[in-house]
Amino acid sequence: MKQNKQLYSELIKQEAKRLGFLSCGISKAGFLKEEAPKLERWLQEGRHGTMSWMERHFDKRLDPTILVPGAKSVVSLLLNYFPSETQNNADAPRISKYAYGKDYHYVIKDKLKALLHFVQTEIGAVQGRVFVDSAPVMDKVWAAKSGLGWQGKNTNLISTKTGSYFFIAELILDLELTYDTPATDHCGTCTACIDACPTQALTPYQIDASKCISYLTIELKDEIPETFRGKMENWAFGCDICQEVCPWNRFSKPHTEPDFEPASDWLQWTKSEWEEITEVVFTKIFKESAVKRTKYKGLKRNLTFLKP
Ligand code: B12
Ligand code: SF4
Ligand code: SF4
Repeated sequence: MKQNKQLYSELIKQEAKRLGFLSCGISKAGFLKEEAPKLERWLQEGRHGTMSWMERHFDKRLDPTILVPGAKSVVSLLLNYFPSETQNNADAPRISKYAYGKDYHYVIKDKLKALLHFVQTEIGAVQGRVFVDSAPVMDKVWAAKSGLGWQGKNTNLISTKTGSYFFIAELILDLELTYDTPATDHCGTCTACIDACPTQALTPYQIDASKCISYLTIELKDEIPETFRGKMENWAFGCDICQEVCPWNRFSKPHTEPDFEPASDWLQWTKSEWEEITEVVFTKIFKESAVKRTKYKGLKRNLTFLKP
């Protein structure tokens, strides 16, 4: 039986690699005892801002066996999105790297389904579900448990081999597998992300999401509070600062996923081209991109807020 667990785990990891995932690690499904008080405090202190969906399904978020009855294993997967080319007009409003190409939810879901299909055809009658931000699962926590990296002082999952420019997804299976050991913390005495965050959203290992530019430009539906005027560092969608300054991202290598290439030449747009963007152009260019999450109105709000 033990041999089977090991063999199945290796088969899953090999297939994940073949499908283009950066890495794959496995943990025993169960209640996240250590995370429960931390998540509760985060919510009580209102650090989720207006993201009231983070309050829902508290029990399921902390225990995949409630979310997927019979769950035995969480298979965590990373997909690289680090681009080879970035925006090349220094004064153009900035779009975060994760949103350059096709919306990752679609790209990853296809790969996850292929991996689940592989498990069901090669291993047997395994029940499971695929997750990529589609349900209350603590992606970073599971990936860290599975040895794929540690949650840094900027709260992102970081790997010594590949930095942090990757997405995280899971397969939750009712199959027992061999479990990996958690990775260790390599932040050391570094505080680069905390020092660089323009809105002071970070304290070591914790974020006040309500102050994060990513939240302000993507999740917040109301007007951006005046206290943030002049602090946005030209970000119009998301923010990459705490990853750009992280020394471990010197090890990021460009992705090889064709779907993550920008759908047009917008990396070359000038400041005025962004300011003149019409709804027709927005809809056409960002039809399949995560940028459409703000809708045209949201992007215009963000662009207007950046004006002195
Ligand atoms: C809500 C959310 C946000 C919020 C809040 C961010 C956050 N850190 O939680 C906002 C909108 C701000 C956001 C922004 C971004 N996000 Co986001 N987001 C999520 C989401 C949906 C849930 C995360 C969550 O559960 N947060 C709850 C809080 C409590 O978790 P936490 O901040 O990690 O807190 C932990 C630590 O603080 C720790 N802790 C608490 N107290 C203490 C004390 C000590 C001493 C220690 C050691 C630890 C500790 O315990 C907490 C619980 O584990 C996940 C997807 C998912 N389903 O998991 C994506 C996710 C985290 N986001 C992602 C990305 C890419 C981003 C951005 C980079 C996008 C961008 N460029 O704009 C930024 C990064 C900002 C940042 N520094 O975190 C990726 C991260 C990939 C990675 N490598 O880690 C995820 C996993 C999506 C995905 N599936 O790939 N996001
Ligand atoms: S994404 Fe930007 S605003 Fe948010 S914590 Fe990181 S540096 Fe700060
Ligand atoms: S910038 Fe430094 S402190 Fe912040 S996450 Fe990276 S290594 Fe850790």
